[in-house]
Amino acid sequence: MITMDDIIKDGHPTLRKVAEEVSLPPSKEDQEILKSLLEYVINSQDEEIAKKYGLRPGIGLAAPQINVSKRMIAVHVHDKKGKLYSYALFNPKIISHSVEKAYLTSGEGCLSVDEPIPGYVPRYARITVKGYDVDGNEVKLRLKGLPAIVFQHEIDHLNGIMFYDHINKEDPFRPIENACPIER
Ligand code: K3U
Ligand code: NI
Repeated sequence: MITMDDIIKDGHPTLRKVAEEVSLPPSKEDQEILKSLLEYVINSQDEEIAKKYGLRPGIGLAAPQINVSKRMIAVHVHDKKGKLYSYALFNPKIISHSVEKAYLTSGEGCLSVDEPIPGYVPRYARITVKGYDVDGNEVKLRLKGLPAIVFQHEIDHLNGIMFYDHINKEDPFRPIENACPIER
């Protein structure tokens, strides 16, 4: 089971590496890692389990954050209508995206960053993601709203990109052109 002791912090070199593709069909070891990422996000959202093990709540997690430089992510998040998006994917890839942008009005956070970093993080408003589930079956997802933002944050981790890299350094809350605000 992943705990906060396994999550590496900003400044660790693994967070700045481009992660390796996972060979498919997946090995037992890679399947166990992928399942443990999703287990973390689900456990971290359970008040009792989170308290017992000192887990910081998260809606997504990427393998590089546990110092595994491989292309694996997990997301467990509800959209504004209450629909659950719970996915663990190998080799996720954005295969198309909107021109329109979106951003969370409350900004983004990261389990690998201890202090809040304020500012708007521009993201694509809509994306199509292709990846492979724990058994190696192809999955294609059309996403918008908060789930689209979380997938982009996690896929960034696979490319060594941190959310704050996207924040305008001179003016963190400068309005983003052609972007729709998303309230959480
Ligand atoms: O945003 C967080 C949250 C946790 C519980 C309920 C609601 C929100 C915590 S930070 C988070 O979940 C990151 C996780 C990371 F860094 F490990 F990937 C994911 C994320 C947060 C905000 C926007 C996009 C992605
Ligand atoms: Ni993060």
